[in-house]
Amino acid sequence: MHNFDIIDDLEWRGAINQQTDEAGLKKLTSEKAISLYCGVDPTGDSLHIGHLIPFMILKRFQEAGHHPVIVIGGGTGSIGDPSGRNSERVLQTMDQVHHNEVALTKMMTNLFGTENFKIVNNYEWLSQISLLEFLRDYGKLFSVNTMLNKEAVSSRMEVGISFTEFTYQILQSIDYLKLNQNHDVQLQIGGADQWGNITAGIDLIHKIEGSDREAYALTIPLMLKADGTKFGKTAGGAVWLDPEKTTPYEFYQFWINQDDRDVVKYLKYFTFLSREEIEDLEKKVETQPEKREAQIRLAEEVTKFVHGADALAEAQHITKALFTGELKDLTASEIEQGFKNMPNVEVPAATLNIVDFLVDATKIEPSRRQAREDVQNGAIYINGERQNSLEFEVDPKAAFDGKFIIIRKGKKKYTLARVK
Ligand code: 485
Repeated sequence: MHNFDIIDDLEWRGAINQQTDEAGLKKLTSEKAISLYCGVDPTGDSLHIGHLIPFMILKRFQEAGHHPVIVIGGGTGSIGDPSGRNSERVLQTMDQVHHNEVALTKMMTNLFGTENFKIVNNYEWLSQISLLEFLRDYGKLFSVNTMLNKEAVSSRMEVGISFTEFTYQILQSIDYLKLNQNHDVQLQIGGADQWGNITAGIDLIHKIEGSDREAYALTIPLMLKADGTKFGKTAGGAVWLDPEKTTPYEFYQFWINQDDRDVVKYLKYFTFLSREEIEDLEKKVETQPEKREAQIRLAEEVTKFVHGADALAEAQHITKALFTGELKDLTASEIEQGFKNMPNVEVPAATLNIVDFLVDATKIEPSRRQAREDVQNGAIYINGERQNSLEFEVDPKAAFDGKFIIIRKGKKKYTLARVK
């Protein structure tokens, strides 16, 4: 690519926290296509949007012609990284580790494809090292004094840290060494909490391969929100990339709801929009914030990247239907998604008078008097249509897909009734 400097681009995006040698890395990446890696431990069975931050950077390297590698930590995940945590972890069973590895590998393949991208599991080599080999070939090259000074360890001096977790930095260092030796990996990236582990790896490479061996570190800042709350969390918990855990509609809504003060930063981190497009959206945030163009664009781009164009179209369709109240052509899957976090009730498969339906079957109305008043005032919609006659019969056969009746009270208080 002409005139495109990946490091300058990352700097403009605000995506660089620390680097070991900025000039050296800039020179290297401008001269040739390099291999770089980021590791993830299988501590859960889904990725969340926190993982997306380093992954987007790997992807930018991939698009610029470099060769990204992800290490899935089947070995390290069975130990547990103390970085960024203030207490000892509970060991996972090997079965759990394996189950999570499979789930994460599938998700990462979805994001990166198989072209010019590799996933390797560090269980492959870490499980083959014998205790004596570990102590003689690697342990001897690590100074306990230096290890104690790493933030992940020093911050645990009060509460304590097991020998197991203390050893973690050696394992991640062995990974970087192996990848550097066998796959020509010259850069490791990770979140700010990974600085200590990554630089430990560089020290090991220099001790074994000589101090002029090229190996770099680049970390990404901790994502902070303008309102001081934790990034990536909603009332419902983490925002997952697994559509079974966080539906594409919820995912889309998460991005739509971002604060004006954060949205430009997120466009820079989470989209492949050009500098011009982002600067243009930035102006729109200043001049026409009520239009929320930047948030809409952000939600479109990230949802499409993670879940694909069809899932994005569904999310947009649901959003529009719930906003306008025109529900007629929602599909069953769209209804499941759109109403996941709204009141859901079960109703019998019998035709019921609207008042009985609202009071007895769904408990939407507290009393018959209130139900009659709301119906007559035109505040009640069944399947998107206003029903203001007290004679109206709710017929489950008219339900969506024979399964769902959507009730709306007032402007946007929705309830989903599932026909038994
Ligand atoms: O060779 C390696 C083996 C494992 C790891 C890295 C290199 C994983 C790493 N130690 C770790 O714990 N990473 C976290 C994880 O797996 O959830 C997070 C980091 C975060 C970011 C993200 O992984 O806390 O900063 O790097 C990708």
